[in-house]
Amino acid sequence: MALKRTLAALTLPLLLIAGCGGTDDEDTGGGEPGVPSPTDPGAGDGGGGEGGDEDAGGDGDERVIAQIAETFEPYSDGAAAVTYDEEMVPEGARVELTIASGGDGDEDEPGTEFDLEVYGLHGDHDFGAHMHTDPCGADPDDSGPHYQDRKDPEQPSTDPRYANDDNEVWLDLRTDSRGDGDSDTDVDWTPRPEEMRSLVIHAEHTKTAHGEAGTAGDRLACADVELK
Ligand SMILES: [Cu+2]
Repeated sequence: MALKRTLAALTLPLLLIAGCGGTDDEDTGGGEPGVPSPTDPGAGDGGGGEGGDEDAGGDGDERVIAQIAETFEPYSDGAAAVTYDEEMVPEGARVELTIASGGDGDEDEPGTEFDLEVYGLHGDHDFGAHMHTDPCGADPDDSGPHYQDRKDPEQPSTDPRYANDDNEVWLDLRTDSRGDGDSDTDVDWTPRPEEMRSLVIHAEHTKTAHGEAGTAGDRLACADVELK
């Protein structure tokens, strides 16, 4: 886009000059297109740099409350990231998750931001991913139900009034051909640390219809999360 605009900007004055034989009037025409091209790349650079700052602490209140960078392995006592399906989540695949509080800068509702990156999963696949209530265990179901801000009195919760991406943390992603992918989401509440204990990766994207909301197929892998 920027390149096309720059080319157009460069071409236009040339045409004007060629057409009009180069009178002094072209100075305005020549000056104008000259302005956007230096400005565009400059604005791009500045935006990139400041975007980083905004994420890191635009309001000064953002606080990282959990950060993991783990390698998946078959379950064992003390494994921090467990795979239950080595075809979809091979041993050696990696997961990185950062949870930051106060991300949206609203003082009344500080909010929480979740940032997920995975590497080396099955390629070109739609995975579901959520925050769950219990630590990972030998059994995929050990990680318990989804963390909910307002808890559905009926568990497991498949009621879209509770099982939705405002009340739960959904981090669905699609991997590229190498099996890498990322996802982020934010919610306008702060998690109760002792009740948000794991990230679970599922076999499918998360469903939203009544009676199946929040479900996303088998639990393929799990990573322990400890909130500060
Ligand atoms: Cu889940």
